[in-house]
This record gives sequence, C-alpha cells and structure tokens, in this order.
Amino acid sequence: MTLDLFDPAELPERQALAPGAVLLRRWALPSEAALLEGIEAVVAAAPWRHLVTPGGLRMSVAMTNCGPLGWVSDRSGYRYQATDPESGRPWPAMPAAFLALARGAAAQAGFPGFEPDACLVNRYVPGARLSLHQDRDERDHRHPIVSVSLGLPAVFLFGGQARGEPTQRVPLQHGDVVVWGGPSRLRYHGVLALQEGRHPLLGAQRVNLTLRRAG
Ligand code: MD3
Ligand code: FE
Repeated sequence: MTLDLFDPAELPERQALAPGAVLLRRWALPSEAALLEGIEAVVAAAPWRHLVTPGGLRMSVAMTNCGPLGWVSDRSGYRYQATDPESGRPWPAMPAAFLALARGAAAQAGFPGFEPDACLVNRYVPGARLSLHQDRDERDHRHPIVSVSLGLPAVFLFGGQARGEPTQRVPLQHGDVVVWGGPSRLRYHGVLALQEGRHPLLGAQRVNLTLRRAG
C-alpha cells in the first residue's frame, strides 16, 4: 500500500484549515441519499431563485432555504426572515437528515450543542461563483456554521479577517463538510466560478447546504 498524497481520496479525513475551521472530508457520504431527498423536498416547496444584491446585481448562484429562518437579499438589504418572499409562506421544514448531519459534524469539530435554525441551499451551475464576503447577518457569531458540499467539485476561497488579506484555496468535493467557528467565523470567503463537469448523482451542478444559527 502506498499513500498517494495527490489522490484526494487518500487525504486524511479530518483537517484543521485554521483555528476553529475543520474540514471533514466525505463526512456526508453516508447520508447522501437522504440529503438529496431533502433537497428535492425543499425545492418542491420553495423553488430555486436568483436573488438580487442591495446594489441591484443578480446573483449567479441560485438559492432557497429551509428551517425556521431563511436568508434573503433584495434592494433593501440582506436579512433572515421566517417566510419565503416568493410565496409568503413559511420556509419548508429542515429535513431531519440536514439537522442530524449539522449536529454531528459540529460536535466532531468541537462545537457540541449546535442547533441550526436556518439552512441556505445554494446551487451552482458551471460559471456560477460567490464573491468574497463575510457571514455577519446572524445574531450571535459565537455559533459555528456547517457547510456541506454535494455534486461537482469547487474551489473555496478562505481569506482573513479583512478583505485585502491573502486567500487560501481549498478544493471541496462531493460529501465534504466544513465547520467554521471560533476565530474563523468572521473570515472572508467565497467560491471560484464552477468548472464544467458532470457528477454521477447531481449532473452539471454543485449544491451547498449552509447550516446556521441565525436567530
Ligand atoms: C468561512 N456559501 O452561502 S459555505 C454562503 O459553497 C457561502 O455556497 C459557500 O459562503 C458555498 O454564505 C460556502 C462556507 C462558509 C460559510 C461561512 C463561513 C465558509 C465560511 C464563515 C467564515 C469562514
Ligand atoms: Fe458565506
């Protein structure tokens, strides 16, 4: 047996990216079927949509939400709200598999007791990207954020506490889970434009679940 460090399948399962930031490679694989079913149920009740930034730009990433609170953006700003602005109804319930995954991953990363009340679901097709930003719309930044990558691989940009600081590139693949907490919680981050490709289960897309305690 040789250890091929260039084969992503051979890399260690748990990797500290920075203080408070832990990458759990393939952590979501055992629940992939339940996660995909959950995404289908959420999208059936609250379809994908392209939000507009306060500056009037249409985001290339399509989004929806589930759980008690959902993240939205429009000309008046960014916020969490309990209802889907498209339908006026509450966001669909958080699928049990999302909740179980988030609790387990957070505990594994050193954040026991994490209870998310918001899950933003992001869909990237080739060319879609997320520019460098901080997540600061949540009430209490002491709670970590759990992110789950499904489908096509992406390159995640992990910056510093200020926008101008150098960024680290972290390749994220299907099933990878990252827990961002503690001193990493307010670091700048983004996602490079998705490359073309086909994933056996998801086709030409990447879906990211971002689980947060927002309220
Ligand atoms: C690093 N989504 O929706 S979650 C977002 O892949 C967002 O769709 C990304 O950033 C995506 O806001 C990645 C990863 C993430 C979330 C919060 C962080 C990384 C973070 C907070 C601090 C540092
Ligand atoms: Fe973010």
